[in-house]
Amino acid sequence: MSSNFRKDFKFFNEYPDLIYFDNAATTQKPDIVLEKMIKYYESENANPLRGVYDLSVKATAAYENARERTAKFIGAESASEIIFTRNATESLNLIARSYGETFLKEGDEVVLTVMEHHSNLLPWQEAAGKTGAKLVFLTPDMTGFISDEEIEKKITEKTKIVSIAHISNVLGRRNPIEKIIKAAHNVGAVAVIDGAQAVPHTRVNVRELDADFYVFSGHKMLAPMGIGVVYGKKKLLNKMPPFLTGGEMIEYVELNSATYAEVPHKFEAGTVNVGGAVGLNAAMDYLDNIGFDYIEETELRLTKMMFEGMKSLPYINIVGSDRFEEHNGIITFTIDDVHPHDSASILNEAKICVRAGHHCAQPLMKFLGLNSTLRASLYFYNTEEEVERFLDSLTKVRGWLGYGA
Ligand code: 7TS
Repeated sequence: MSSNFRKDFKFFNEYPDLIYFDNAATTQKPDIVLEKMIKYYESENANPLRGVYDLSVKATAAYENARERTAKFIGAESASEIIFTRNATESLNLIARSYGETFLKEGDEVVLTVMEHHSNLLPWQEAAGKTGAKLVFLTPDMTGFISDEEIEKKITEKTKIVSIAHISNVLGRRNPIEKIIKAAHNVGAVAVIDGAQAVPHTRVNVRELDADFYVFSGHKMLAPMGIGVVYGKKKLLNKMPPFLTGGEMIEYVELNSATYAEVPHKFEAGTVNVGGAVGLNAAMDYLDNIGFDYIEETELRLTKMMFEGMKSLPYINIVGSDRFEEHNGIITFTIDDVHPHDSASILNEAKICVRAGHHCAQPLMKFLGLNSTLRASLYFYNTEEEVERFLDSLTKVRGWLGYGA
């Protein structure tokens, strides 16, 4: 069965032959998301949260509705636990700065994994550098699997924060975050989950997970760039200082002091991204209409087809697990004798977009003994025909450069 979701995207109409397999980097935007944003700017735009006139009230409602929608989408208890940011990177910086730098002390430990995206590593390096806390890394096996023993050994009484990707952007592997969150709570630590690669593809319920913080980016789930999310438990958000200061996040200001607004506005300084929030709201509606059961089934079927096709080519090396079920639509690989950038350029000639490089996870590349790789990442709007064309093009890459099959 092939889906027909491409018809929902003017983008794909513009590029009928294009195979877009860089969905882990960003997704395309369906017409409905763009239309809702245009409608907002055409008929509801004003600076929200400050005006008393009708339009400003409308803009405020559009923004706060998106917050309610986001809370519902990820199972948060209350909309006030949702903070809008620019992206997952800013969300992680907010947590590391505001929670990490406030509450970490010398000798404390922050537990990460070696597979984190740089966005979930550098903010913690900064926080550790400023507070004297130490970073500790969960080490997976070469397939990306983190064992129970590793969790038990590294999450200890010294651990104050655990911050870990729900799904790796290189290996596609889903980490055992349920176990990790429990282990963190058993020692009184807070658990931060980087859901940038999870929320677009699978149903996430932050309350069932009992995550203390959970972050993601809108642009990887059909929404525009420039809107991201921090979910945080209210009791934690309440005791954290603001991340940025300025307009909108205050209650009362004097020349030498200020009192801050309640959460979530305390964390949203300056004019907010209403258009982005409206787009995110529409993207969530669109995803829920399709349903995550369907999305997961489709991605699994396409992953299986791609994985098995690639396995049958002896010069292709897939990074990570040997089981397609553990790739969640992300297949990182190398082609014998061919530099990933050359392969990506050749695939580009065949109108196939794949990523080449270190995928912002240089420590993982080093751990795996790799410099650079290719990555094909799927979404529900990809089709079997696209996977077939991709596999066919892969068989030609080496030939182009004068190598035999
Ligand atoms: N965390 C993970 C797991 C990611 O995959 C990414 C982006 C981020 C955080 C940062 O998201 P941003 O929206 O703030 O940039 N990952 C990728 C990628 O794999 N290729 O391009 C961006």
